[in-house]
Amino acid sequence: MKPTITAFARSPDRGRGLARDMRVRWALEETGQAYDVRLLSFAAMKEPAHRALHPFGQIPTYEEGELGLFESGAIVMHIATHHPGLLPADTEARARAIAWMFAALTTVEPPIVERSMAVLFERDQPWYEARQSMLDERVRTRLGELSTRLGDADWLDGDFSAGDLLMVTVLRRLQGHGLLEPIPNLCAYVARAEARPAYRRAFDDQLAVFASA
Ligand code: GTB
Repeated sequence: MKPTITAFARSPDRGRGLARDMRVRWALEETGQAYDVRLLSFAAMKEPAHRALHPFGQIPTYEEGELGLFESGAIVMHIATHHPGLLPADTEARARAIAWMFAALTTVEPPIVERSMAVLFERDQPWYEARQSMLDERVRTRLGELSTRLGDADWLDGDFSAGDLLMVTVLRRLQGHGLLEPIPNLCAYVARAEARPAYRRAFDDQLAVFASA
């Protein structure tokens, strides 16, 4: 059955593919799954009908028959476990790819999101500069560690996996902020992922939504 996902009707990222439906679209494209998209306004996301699917009134969600899912990581995991292409068949390699999925969402993404929130909402505070340099340093530390582990490999552990997919969507949020740019192997890693045909299709589809809004 063709799944339906939800996405912003008007994404605040202005079509840059930074909202979390992008990772779900990309996973569906990597695994060759056709899907439908239901676009939601901010108001509709807070209505009971959507909250029945997503308790926090957010996007993305995923519906497939009787199954309703929220949380982009859980959705990508569901896609990756039910369709070949995003997780290795070997059980140990698969466990390591899953570890990278968790690393992306629980170790690398939080300091990046916290920093983005400060940039957006705390600029007027008298303590902003001091807090910002602390948040920048936390992000730099994680990026340095990730860069060291990646080295000159193409992907984090063998072939491209759902771990890379999530990690790249997390890192893309830093593009243009001066923290990723000084780290050549991470820039090349993101560019390598962005060049994948499945990524391009997902990106173009979400951009088309923004362009037609
Ligand atoms: N942990 C959840 C998941 O991974 O699915 C987080 C979901 C989430 O944060 N959804 C956001 C949302 O629905 C959209 S992606 N927000 C509306 C609300 O909470 O009312 C986060 C996002 C939004 C905008 C940008 N941007 O403009 O660059 C980037 C990321």
